Amino acid sequence: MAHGTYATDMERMGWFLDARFGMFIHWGLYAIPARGEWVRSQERLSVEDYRPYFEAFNPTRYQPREWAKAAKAAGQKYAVMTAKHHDGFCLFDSALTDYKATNTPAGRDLIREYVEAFRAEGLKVGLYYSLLDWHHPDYPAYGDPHHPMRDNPAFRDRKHDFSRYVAYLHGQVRELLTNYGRIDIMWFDFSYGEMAGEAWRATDLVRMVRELQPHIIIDNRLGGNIRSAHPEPYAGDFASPEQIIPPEGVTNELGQPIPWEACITLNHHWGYCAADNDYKTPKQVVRALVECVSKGGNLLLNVGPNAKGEIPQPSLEILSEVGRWMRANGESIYGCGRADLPKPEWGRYTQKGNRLYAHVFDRPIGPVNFRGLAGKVKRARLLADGSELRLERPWNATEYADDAFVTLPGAGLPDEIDTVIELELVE
Ligand code: H79
Repeated sequence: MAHGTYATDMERMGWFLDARFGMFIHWGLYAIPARGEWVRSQERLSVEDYRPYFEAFNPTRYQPREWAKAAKAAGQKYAVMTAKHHDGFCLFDSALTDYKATNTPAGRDLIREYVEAFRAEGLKVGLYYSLLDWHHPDYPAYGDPHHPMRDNPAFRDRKHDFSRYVAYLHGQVRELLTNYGRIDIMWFDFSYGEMAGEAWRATDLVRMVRELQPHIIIDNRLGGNIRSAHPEPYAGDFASPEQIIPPEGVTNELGQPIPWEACITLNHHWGYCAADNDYKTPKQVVRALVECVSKGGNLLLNVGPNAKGEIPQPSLEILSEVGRWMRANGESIYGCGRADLPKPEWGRYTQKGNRLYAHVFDRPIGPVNFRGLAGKVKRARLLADGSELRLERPWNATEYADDAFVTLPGAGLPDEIDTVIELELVE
């Protein structure tokens, strides 16, 4: 059995569970102020305050094919990009608004170019769509603790018709799933308080999404309970923990594993933030990915391209180093899932059928032990170069009769990021 068993529709989810690693792309007008995608909310900017960025948006170095190549070289198998974030600005050519990339100096449908570029590189393509909309006149400011105009009584109490906004949201999702060919993931963000479920007319929305793209998979942010034994029709196909890797993976109320995808930033922002240079290391990223897979989850790793349309250099360098590790060790990630074994003290396990992958994060003093696997391992090799590792009980481990042992060559670890030992299990 590949990638473990889940309580879900495997026919639609199979590719996603095999892929395990994707690229999240947060890009929009907020790349210009370069203080993150929440700048309007955090600095209480009105639509007028924000207009200069609409008038200036001109990403002359936008080459999504380069982004797709960087993702592919990192070992990522899919991507999700912000078609519209909370600021309401659309990177796509929507017939339902003028607030879109085609009306900026960019003058093009940037989502079309993204979709075509990533598809051409053989990656699956997802679209992020914000349920919140701080630009639309019918989106209410009251009740939303994050709305940029929350402190402005005149704006807050203005006349508006929320049902018109919901029709707009449905219309834009229809456009996204009609005009760009096959879309693999629909990633809604997010529901809060009363703004959840049927407030979005979520049952209808999901019915339309599945009609337009029957194979599509949907995240769990429309406000349903994906962990319920009887989830709502809009509960979604996978859970989406944000900036956290769930301690025990994700299970439903019956205790069955369900698909999930942790979305995680490289620094501390999703949208480009010029001042934030506190990046994770390649080692942290690889280990986060291994951690996810060891618990039956995916990792959606974010990049925030700048106003010119470039992925920041530090992000590219991390992706490239992660790619080096993935080329040598990808077999321990793709199609893999949790192993039904206790967490080893030196690292993590992932598994695919009779291949058990031991991810050694910390070289133990003495041999690496595999608890409870005495007599159950046929062969062991270093995954990176295929070299044989001898399975033998060392003289100083004679009393651990239930365990299997491998002694690593040399003193340190062949790969400091994560040294993977492939164990072929007895069937
Ligand atoms: O698109 C990314 C975020 O902008 C979005 N989801 C990811 C994928 C997101 N929207 N809301 N939230 C996440 C949760 C809200 C977090 C907040 Fe804050 C904490 C809002 C105010 C305090 C984060 C930190 C945003 C501003 C400061």
